[in-house]
Amino acid sequence: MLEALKKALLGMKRQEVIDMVKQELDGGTDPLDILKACRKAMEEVGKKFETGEFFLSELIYSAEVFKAVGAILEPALVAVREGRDNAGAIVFGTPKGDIHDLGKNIVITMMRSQGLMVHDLGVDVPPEAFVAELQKTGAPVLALSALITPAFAGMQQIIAMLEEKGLRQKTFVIIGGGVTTEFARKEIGADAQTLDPIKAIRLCRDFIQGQGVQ
Ligand code: B12
Repeated sequence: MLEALKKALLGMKRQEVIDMVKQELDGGTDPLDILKACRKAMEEVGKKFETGEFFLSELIYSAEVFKAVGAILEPALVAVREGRDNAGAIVFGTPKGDIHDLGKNIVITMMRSQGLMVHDLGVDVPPEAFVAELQKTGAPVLALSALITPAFAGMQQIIAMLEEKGLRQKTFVIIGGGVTTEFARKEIGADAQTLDPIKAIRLCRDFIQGQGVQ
């Protein structure tokens, strides 16, 4: 059934996708598995865009369909529990040059539902804004989302600025988003990389608890 859902999303069949997501949820499918299947389909959309089979219009429309999926999944994702609640602040955003935010918004929704306080700076965020927000809030975690490779340069700049301001040691920098990899993490100099929201929550919480930050 999740295969059919992927196919419908790839086929831009909005209503079919919405109906299938609801059916899957009603049938007891793990919302994270539904999210995974939809993410895979979006990856396929991206591949077809790359090869010229799809145009920008399909990229935009698929994003609209995915937004509808996100809205249906949100309450179920919020209900996913991982460990106990724990407060802690995270500055989150998509670096300058990148305007993708569907994945970021899902991760933020899940983090907030787990008791983490997220300061969402949005998309296309200049490096200085991340640093200023970390200074203002004293947040121990910086989370960065990237879907296009040029965003890596922005991430490197942010980390360099953290070093300059003496904030690097006390800030846990986690990156995620479709184009990020372990290799990219090392190049950028971040502390962690994952595409998995649950793993991200666990990593952030471990760091926050280790710091004794509440
Ligand atoms: C939808 C989409 C768009 C939409 C975005 C709408 C929006 N509001 O976000 C629109 C149409 C605007 C768009 C525009 C463009 N796009 Co686009 N887009 C996509 C597409 C198809 C899907 C992305 C998506 O939302 N996936 C679903 C979400 C849920 O997945 P996700 O973001 O990876 O998030 C998950 C995890 O990564 C994780 N996560 C996300 N963030 C974070 C952060 C942290 C800290 C953690 C821990 C985890 C985490 O959580 C989610 C859990 O499921 C991708 C294809 C792909 N392979 O991803 C191309 C893709 C990213 N786009 C691409 C391109 C080229 C563009 C454009 C340049 C096209 C153009 N010619 O204008 C512009 C760029 C504009 C810009 N400056 O940013 C390329 C990037 C290539 C590259 N390597 O640089 C891709 C890969 C397509 C391709 N194969 O060519 N795009």
